[in-house]
Amino acid sequence: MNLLSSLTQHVIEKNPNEPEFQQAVKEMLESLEPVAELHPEWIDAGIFDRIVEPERQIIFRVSWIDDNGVVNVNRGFRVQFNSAIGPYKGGLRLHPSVNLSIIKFLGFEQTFKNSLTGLPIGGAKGGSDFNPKGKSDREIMRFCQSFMTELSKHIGADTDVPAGDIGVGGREIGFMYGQYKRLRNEFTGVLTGKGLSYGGSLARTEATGYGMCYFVEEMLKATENSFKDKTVVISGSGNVAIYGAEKAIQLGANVVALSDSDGYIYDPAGIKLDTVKKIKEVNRQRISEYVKYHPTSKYHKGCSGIWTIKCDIALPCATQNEINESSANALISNGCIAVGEGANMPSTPEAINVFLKSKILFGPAKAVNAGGVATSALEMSQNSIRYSWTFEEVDNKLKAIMSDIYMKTSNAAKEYGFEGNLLAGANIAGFIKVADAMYSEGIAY
Ligand code: NDP
Ligand code: 2IT
Repeated sequence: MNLLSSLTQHVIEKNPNEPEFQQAVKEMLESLEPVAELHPEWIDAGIFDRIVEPERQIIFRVSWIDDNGVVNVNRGFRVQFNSAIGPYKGGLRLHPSVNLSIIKFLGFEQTFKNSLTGLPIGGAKGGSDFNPKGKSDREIMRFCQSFMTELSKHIGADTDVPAGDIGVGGREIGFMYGQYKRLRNEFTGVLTGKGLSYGGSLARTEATGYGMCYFVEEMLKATENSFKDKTVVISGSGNVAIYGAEKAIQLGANVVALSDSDGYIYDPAGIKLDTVKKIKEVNRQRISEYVKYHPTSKYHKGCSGIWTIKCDIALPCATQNEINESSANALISNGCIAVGEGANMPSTPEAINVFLKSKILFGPAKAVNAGGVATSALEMSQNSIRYSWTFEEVDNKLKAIMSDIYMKTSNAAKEYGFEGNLLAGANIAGFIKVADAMYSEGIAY
């Protein structure tokens, strides 16, 4: 039976210029066929038709003045996708490529990822086509203040709680939080990823990368394997890549490569993370600087070459569609045994087919990178009770959440006839909770 293929077609026709959104919906609905067969009442209640349409989309002008006194105009977005199981929750991305398609795909996936965490958070995403590269701190501040001036009308600690994503880290969250507080005269947990001095949670900075490794370690454990002594390649050199590398190294792996959008570094002796943190977090420089500190390492221009490095474990942590079919084939022919998606939708559908057919361990983004938003939800909890847990307390909760997500995902895969396919398992397990809540809450939204 193909209960959902006409809906996929409808979404493609209704959203013609949104390839990333179409890709995310198509992948999801393909996994949900057996769920639709078992739940005719969800079809009758229009759950599938409703879940692919955002509850609300806000697009706004962001004008700001640069250091030369020139007026700049960017486009801001917040797509509030689904609030069935909790207040909207999801990051903000600042990158010149940002458009409605990208924010919608991210908001759609966030809904199911957030459901997998087991915590009460709905799905949303936002951002702007603003390019933070090369901007001064004051320019970043003026942009963030202008962005928040409009965004503040649509968010709130019990309504919608944004956080970071590409181009948004502690500095940007601080500027946005300050502006929200000025405008509203209230000190609430309206953003997560805040600094530790004003309500942030310990371990939130590390959470996405650490959580990714906890999930991948669970996948490896199921085949009596582990990170120990494995060669690991990680793309990106931002928040997720750096803390993913840190945890992989702590678990005994040798991380040999990192990248940015210009190229990648290869250090067979093992990447020195202190150097990377200094280059990326303190100096905000390009990853190519690394070879100046470690002359035995090599820098290569272009990012896709990173997937031709021989490795046991590949962790894409940069951006969507960064692994295509030929990169996936290169990984497999070099003996890669596991892929864990730290980024959102980093593998193209063709690459995913290669991974699933080859029967390597494949951890899908919605499950693998859910530790970031899960810890954001723990930050919300701490803000609500006006209390802070220790690093160890938060990290232990994160570990338990990632292990629970692995169990839910692999069990759902088995139950619905996709044994071993964690992509289908994550899609199904994430969907069921949201669908059940939507069904209970009635049709009118
Ligand atoms: P950062 O901005 O900290 O780092 C992004 C990294 O990816 C940079 O190295 C950047 O290189 C690279 N990158 C970005 N765009 C491209 C591109 N088009 N091509 C090649 N490389 C690119 O972001 P994060 O580490 O926070 O996010 C990385 C991924 O993880 C994203 O997909 C994000 O959605 C996802 N994610 C993030 C979470 C979080 O908590 N931060 C949680 C869950 C998922 P350059 O400097 O050259 O742009
Ligand atoms: O994609 C993601 O899950 C994030 N960027 C983190 C979102 C959050 O609210 O912490």
